Amino acid sequence: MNHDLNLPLPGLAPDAPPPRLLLVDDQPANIHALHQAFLGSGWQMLMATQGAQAVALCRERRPDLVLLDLFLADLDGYAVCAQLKADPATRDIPVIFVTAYEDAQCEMRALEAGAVDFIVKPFHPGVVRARVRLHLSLKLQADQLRHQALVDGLTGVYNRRHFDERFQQEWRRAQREGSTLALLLADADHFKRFNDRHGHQAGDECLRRVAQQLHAGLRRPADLIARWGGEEFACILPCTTAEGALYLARALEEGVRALAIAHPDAPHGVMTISLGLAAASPKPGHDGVELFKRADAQLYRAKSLGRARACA
Ligand code: GH3
Ligand code: MG
Ligand code: MG
Ligand code: MG
Repeated sequence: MNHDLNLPLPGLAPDAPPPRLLLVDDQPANIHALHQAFLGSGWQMLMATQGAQAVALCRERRPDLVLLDLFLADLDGYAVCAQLKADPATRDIPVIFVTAYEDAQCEMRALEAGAVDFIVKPFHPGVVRARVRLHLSLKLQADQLRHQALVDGLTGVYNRRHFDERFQQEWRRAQREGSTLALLLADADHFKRFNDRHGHQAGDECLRRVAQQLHAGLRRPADLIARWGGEEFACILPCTTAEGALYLARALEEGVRALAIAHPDAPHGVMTISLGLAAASPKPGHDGVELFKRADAQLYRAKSLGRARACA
């Protein structure tokens, strides 16, 4: 029995789906042998007999790790590995070579191409499993760290750092494509009073709910929300006019109000947000500072007009 497969895998969250491996070899018998080594693991196995097919599967299905033969009918393993490492979408997938060539030159080339390990056939299934578990666990832990670097710990939406990065990307894209980009700033109303009355912990819980409501209220996959600061959130809406953004902003305001989080010290008796927005078709040589100033001025206007509203 493969008792080692029942050991917990460091880095694998309890509610995470089982790891997914891609087995690549031009000989079906070799794929079968690798598959046998993981029998009973509950892990998901993808298979490919050609290099191009392996690259395509990596892009579409994002396996957690690839076991890659060196000599394939079309691309060789080095080329497959190099292609995976050259693409930001697949470069973080660890690649382990599995080959009959016990040769230092081959091994060096494989590592230079970006492989994390090199296993010689015929292999011992227990050794393959141990090496796969090691690299898988390192990869999962790296994934977690990458995720934590992007996300705000309290609310689960993106953090300011990631927002700034994405804003620059979207701004440049809008410049290239001549499209319109909208920016939306949202701020919880009388949040200090909420904390004062209900306590900081209830304040935190309220922020979490508001953030999740805003996140759920976005309409398009390209829309992005982040926690901008304390009780403030910012959204990037690519390819969106001021009119479209105002429509969305009003829906977001209604969504938060409908949560009906009791807030006796606010005008409506429930937690509300104020929003300010602006849109621009960025010209070459211009940065986004002006857009932020305009959105912020509109937020200020929403506050002074009585809060719980969106202004453009
Ligand atoms: P306004 O309607 O004008 O925006 O009033 P406000 O009270 O929301 O604005 P103000 O800027 O005076 O206060 C913001 C408050 O948000 C104060 C701060 O303690 C609270 N806050 C900021 N971050 C957090 C957080 O992470 N958790 C909790 N519980 N409170 C926070
Ligand atoms: Mg082969
Ligand atoms: Mg504020
Ligand atoms: Mg506020």
